[in-house]
Amino acid sequence: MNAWDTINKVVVVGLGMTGLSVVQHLQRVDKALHIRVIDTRAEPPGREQLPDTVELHAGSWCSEWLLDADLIVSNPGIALATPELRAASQAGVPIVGDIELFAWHCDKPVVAITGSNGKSTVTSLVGEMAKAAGIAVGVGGNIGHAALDLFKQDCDLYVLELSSFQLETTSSLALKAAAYLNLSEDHMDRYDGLADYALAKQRIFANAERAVVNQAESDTWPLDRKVPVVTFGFALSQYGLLTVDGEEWLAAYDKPIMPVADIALVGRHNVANCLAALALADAAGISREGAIAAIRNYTGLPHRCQRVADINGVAWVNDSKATNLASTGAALNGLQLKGRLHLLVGGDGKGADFAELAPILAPLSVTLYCYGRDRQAFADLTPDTIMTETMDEAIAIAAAASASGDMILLSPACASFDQFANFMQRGDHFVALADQYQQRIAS
Ligand code: LK4
Repeated sequence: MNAWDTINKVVVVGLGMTGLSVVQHLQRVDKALHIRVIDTRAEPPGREQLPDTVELHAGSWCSEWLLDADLIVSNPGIALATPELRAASQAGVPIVGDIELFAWHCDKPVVAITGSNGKSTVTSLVGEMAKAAGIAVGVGGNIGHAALDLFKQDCDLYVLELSSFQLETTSSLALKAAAYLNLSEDHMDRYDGLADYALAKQRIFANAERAVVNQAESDTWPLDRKVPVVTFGFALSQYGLLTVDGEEWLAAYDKPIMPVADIALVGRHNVANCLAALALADAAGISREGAIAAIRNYTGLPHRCQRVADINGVAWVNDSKATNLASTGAALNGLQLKGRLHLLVGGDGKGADFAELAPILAPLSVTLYCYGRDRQAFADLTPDTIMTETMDEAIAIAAAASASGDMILLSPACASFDQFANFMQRGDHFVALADQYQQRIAS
């Protein structure tokens, strides 16, 4: 049966880019659907693009609308545990997310990627592999385009990045391959501990033909034993490493593919990301030539350890995408620096304990600048710590204190929502501050 046969009234919870993509998709598939939008924010982003025919309730919940709906399409920014959603669910109203709507509509192969870190890199890299192989590919989900917006163009393959929140409201997504890259603590403000968060991510395997998992992290292996598994990793893996004439190579099933030295991305974690991407590319039928070309050319995402300025010998690096502790750890791991590190952290800490940062900082010559709402969570991690309210104040102090050979690194280990719209706006602000500083010292 078509899922739509019994649905007339749909309530979309949360506007913004995702909510708008849902409304537009619903109008494309069925002009007769009665669509309403609820957003608890007084000024929901995207409301100026909402068609006049769609009713909007903004600034609070509207249980009357929720209980009157045949279907609720909820936003990843809203917890299913919210009392109003719970009540609707208990009253029998089905609640899904935009990815479930994508699943209902999609008739082309899909691969998807989840994990605590690296998922945007792997998603983009698989997209580049497909493009290099001449495949019309749509890349989106928790990165760039909302999944439903990908239907606006004809594609022969979809590559989706999926957050744990998106997976919570997804149950029928059929996948050629599902990758679960790694697990580390994040979103402890929304989950009852790490196990609960890990379980949400396991949902990616529900209808997958193949699981691509991290050999070194058993948390990423499917709990459902029926899913065929391929592993990636530095040892004992189907997608792993080989030594050829004293040189390290990426390999699949003990056959060398290309030298590790030819990977354009930097950092050891990115070697693992390339192996995961190769496993997904094979599952999606992407040619090896295309996959290799992409690994040779792909230099990474904006806001991900991106060198954005060099001012009098001081490197300014934007790693705004580091929204959790492990991500900041990856940025600091193997950092080679002549001078001092000026590290900016802080924001919305999501209930994390940052004590693990102390041993990572200990061997470094570092000043820690803590800003934003949860800055106190970074107190006492390293002797040289400076507290400010905003990133602007931290940058002003760091810029004045820095000397040639130093690095000013924004790698906040936190979400940005206390002071910015998202991590991209936070990164853009960092770049703007670097530009301002450069202009000021030049004049
Ligand atoms: N109704 C309604 C309604 C009210 C408020 C809808 C949406 C919001 C706020 O929007 C969001 C809040 C939290 C959207 C989110 C969100 C968290 C979208 C995605 C996430 S996330 O956890 O997947 N990503 C963030 C993180 O990893 O912490 C990204 C953080 C950042 O950009 O700084």
